[in-house]
Amino acid sequence: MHIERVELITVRMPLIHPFTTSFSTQTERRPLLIRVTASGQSGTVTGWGECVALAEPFYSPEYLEGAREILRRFLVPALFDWQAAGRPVAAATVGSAIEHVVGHRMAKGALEMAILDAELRLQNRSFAAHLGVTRASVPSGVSVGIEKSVPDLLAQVGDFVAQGYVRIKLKIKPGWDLEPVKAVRERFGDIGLQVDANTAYRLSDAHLLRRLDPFDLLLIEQPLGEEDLRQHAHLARLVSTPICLDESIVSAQSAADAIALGAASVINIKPGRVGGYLEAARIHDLALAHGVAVWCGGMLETGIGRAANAALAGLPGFTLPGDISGSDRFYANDITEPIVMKDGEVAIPSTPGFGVEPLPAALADMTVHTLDLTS
Ligand code: NPG
Repeated sequence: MHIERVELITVRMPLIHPFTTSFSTQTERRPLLIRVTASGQSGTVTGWGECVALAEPFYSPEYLEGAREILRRFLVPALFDWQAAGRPVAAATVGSAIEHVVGHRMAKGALEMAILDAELRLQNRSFAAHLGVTRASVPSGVSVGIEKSVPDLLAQVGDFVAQGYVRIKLKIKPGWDLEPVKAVRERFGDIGLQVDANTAYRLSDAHLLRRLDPFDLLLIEQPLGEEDLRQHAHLARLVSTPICLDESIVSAQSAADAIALGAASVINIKPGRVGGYLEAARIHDLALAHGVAVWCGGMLETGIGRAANAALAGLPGFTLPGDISGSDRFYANDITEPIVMKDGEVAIPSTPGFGVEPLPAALADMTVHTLDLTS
């Protein structure tokens, strides 16, 4: 495959409702899209990648403008250098071409994603087929932010339950945990329910988290700090709700460490956070081999990332519903044809690559910044 052109396109997408977590309130999303033009024996294609870095470095060290800069100055030039040296360009080689750049997994993952999309389109193969996924759809869960009041939260959750979402995830933080969990459990009975703390607690808060034990939650996601693997292992002995890790898992290696330490009995796999879909699949394989359940997290992706996540979540170890909601969960208008949740499921595309692409009019309308990095 020959890379002809690489463009970085930043788009602005307002959220239909503010999304509050323990670390921020988001009212819009600015995804960084990567458009790769590539040629091979079967012709010329366009591949799309999506970088999930937030505007601010509040969830991880990466942030939008930093990711753009790393791609512009280091990652894309390294890929062109690799190609100019006569080395083969493919999704499987992108990691080697850029491994001398330390960190920046979200930026790296987005570049690999665009190359993977282009490669699969040249091969006329879907991402699902590439993964060996045969199912046609995956169960769809939804993540609900911290609301101003419990009645507001119950109204939101009620809407999502009525729409057919099969699992609800509540964002929690100290002071917003027991009361919302109890209220949702009492109002909605036996629904699949889990909570996400985004690192908001300390080990000394174990007594607060233990109060959630009676509510039969599927899991508590990332209660403690990103680097607190041993503390998570300790916490797992103090609470009965399964501990799931998100921020702490940045690679297959960190997943292996977490599993070995007993720090996680469940893992949230976010392809962007771990540096791409290939590493995400490796973490899936590792967890499956160790009997650790995984599910696919979300980062308020556009339809591009949502479609790719749906295919990934079709792998057999994804035994819990992912944060793979319909586009209308966050956006009045997606940049692609909307991803639709129907009867509690989201379809896995079967067309080449990730199977979706931006609609030209939506792209023109939402673009706020472009950079052409063609060498
Ligand atoms: O459904 O896409 C979605 C959002 C799911 O809650 C969600 N994501 O911490 O898991 C998280 C959270 C998040 C979103 C984190 C954006 C970082 C950025």
